[in-house]
Amino acid sequence: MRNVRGDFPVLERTVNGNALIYLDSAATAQKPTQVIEAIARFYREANANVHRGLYALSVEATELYENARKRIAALIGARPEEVIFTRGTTESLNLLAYSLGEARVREGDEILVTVMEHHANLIPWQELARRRGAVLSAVGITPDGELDMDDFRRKLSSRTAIVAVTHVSNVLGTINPIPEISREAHRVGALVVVDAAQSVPHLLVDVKELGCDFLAFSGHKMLGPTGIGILWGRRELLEEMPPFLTGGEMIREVWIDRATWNDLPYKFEAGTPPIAQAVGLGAAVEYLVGLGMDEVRRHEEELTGLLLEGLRVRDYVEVYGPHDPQKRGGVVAFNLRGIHPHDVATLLDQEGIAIRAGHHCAQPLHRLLGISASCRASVYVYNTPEEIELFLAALDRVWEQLG
Ligand code: 7TS
Repeated sequence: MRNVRGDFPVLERTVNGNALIYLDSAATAQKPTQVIEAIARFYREANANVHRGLYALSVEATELYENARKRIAALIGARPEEVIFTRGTTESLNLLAYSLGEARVREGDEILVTVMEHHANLIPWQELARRRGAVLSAVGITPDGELDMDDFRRKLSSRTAIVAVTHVSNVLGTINPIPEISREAHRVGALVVVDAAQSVPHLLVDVKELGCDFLAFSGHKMLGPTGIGILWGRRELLEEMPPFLTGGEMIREVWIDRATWNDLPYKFEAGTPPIAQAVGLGAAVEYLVGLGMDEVRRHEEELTGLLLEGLRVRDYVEVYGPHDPQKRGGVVAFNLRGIHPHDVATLLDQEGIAIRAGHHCAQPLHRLLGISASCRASVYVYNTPEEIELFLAALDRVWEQLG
């Protein structure tokens, strides 16, 4: 992959007198000039509301907004009308839990999640189960931190209505076998919801290859702005689902006591959408496609390999998740023996190194691992092997100081 660092202005700044080493892209990614400029250009040159004005500016804004949808659809191998703009992964999954829950989940049905879910792909299903009298259960993991597929098969049954699973764990980094999960779930008539917040930014994701029914992801983790995300769903399923939010834009005809719904995707886009954010996300997709998602993946696999190897040889470190970089995304969670992760992150920050420490919105997983928190380093297109070396050397200094 070409060296992209010059595209990311924030990487030029210093933190506490040191060059910034940003290793928290799983939380949110930094933005290239191409994205920042696309958003600024929209506001400078084309700002108007979409889908309503009969004047040139609104027509242009609408075109930019819809072109972003087409780019995103092309990235994941989908049709544009199946791509719904939301506020992010969290909203996409809540939309599903309400709307799909309403259409499909009955008392006594089962919803199957996994113990490695981010709270965003857990709590909406907990609440749905509570509202409908459904039963929620969770698939476990193997000692290596992979999904326990035997446990999945044991827990999947003809009563399972929905299987909701993350594509890539934001803690273990594990890449889950979605095509296999989809095949088996469909065999018993269950629908498959994939949390792709940590996969679409980093891997080539094609919804037809995954075989799933729904896919949720966020713009801000893939070099785009905050405040925008995607829900992709199979057309026939989206057609049968009731709207989530109601109001302007999502209707066809309205009377005082009732209304009918607009076509897809607008049925699910009530109110003024995040227009500039969509344009920014379109620019981010263009940027990633320009780099080549295969190249992005190769780059991250190399960096993840260096991280894993560097952590493995330090006997004061415990690493969670699969050892093989091919089985995981660019996320590595770890702990320094006997040291609180917050202390590690604070000392690293003094050297300009940003990592995350905490439960990473995955408390059940941390409980299962027997820990309350962990440190997490995550990489993206702008990180370099030198940064990994500097991070590992800084970790040795943390251990010398606190160990
Ligand atoms: N699902 C996964 C797997 C995630 O990693 C995240 C965010 C979400 C859902 C929620 O995405 P949002 O854009 O709606 O917030 N993960 C993290 C993280 O790991 N650290 O900060 C946010």
